[in-house]
Amino acid sequence: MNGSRLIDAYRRNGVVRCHGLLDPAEVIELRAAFETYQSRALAELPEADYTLEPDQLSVRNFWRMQDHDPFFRAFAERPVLVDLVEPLVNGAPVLVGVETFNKPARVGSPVPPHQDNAYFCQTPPDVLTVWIALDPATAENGAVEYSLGSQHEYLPHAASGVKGNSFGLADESVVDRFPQFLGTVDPGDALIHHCQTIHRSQPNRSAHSRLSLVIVYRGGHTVSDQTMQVAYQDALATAPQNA
Ligand SMILES: O=C(O)CCC(=O)C(=O)O
Repeated sequence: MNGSRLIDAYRRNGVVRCHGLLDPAEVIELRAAFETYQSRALAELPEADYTLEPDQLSVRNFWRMQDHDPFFRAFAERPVLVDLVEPLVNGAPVLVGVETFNKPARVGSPVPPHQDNAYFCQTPPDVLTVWIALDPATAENGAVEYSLGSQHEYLPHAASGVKGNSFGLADESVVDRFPQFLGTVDPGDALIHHCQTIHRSQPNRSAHSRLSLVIVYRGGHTVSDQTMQVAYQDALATAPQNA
């Protein structure tokens, strides 16, 4: 997809799929960095910077990876990524965070329908996520599902009770108002979604892991919204740890 078609599709749908954002060598490099991170992380990381699946063994998410490993900060600052997102965040991109959604085989837990700005609390909502596949993401292993065109309105959220995703839509039935798009992808492909695009994913009951690296950027002009932050802190207070 060329630049202007990508921008138009992003503005219209709130999500775009980019095939082949990374070449096979870059996927190998990223996976190797992830394996190294994972092998030392649990012993070294603060507990707030990862979330385990309910089996208490498998990692569900790593958070704030850019603060713990210079590889991931440098990766997120590569010009190919920054230049790609700049027109979409309407300003100079600022890195917010590097994370993973590991969705491990058989035990990967669901992600309830939500808009990311319930967590980010930024105004104007010029914030997005580049979701990069390191495994194939399929209907069977919990590819992310997006509500097309849902980015135009911020909707009420409430505590979800899901560890790792403390906030979900207060009324999940609003998802039915929008056409759904299942983001099936291959390793090296990416999905870019606006911070108000509703998205969710099913549990992974399959034998295949669905690992993704997630990079969040905001436009340099966005600021924190106090009202949204209070709502987020209230939800966190009733949520399980590391949500
Ligand atoms: O990977 C998933 O299943 C969910 C990802 C997500 O919620 C996000 O990237 O904001």
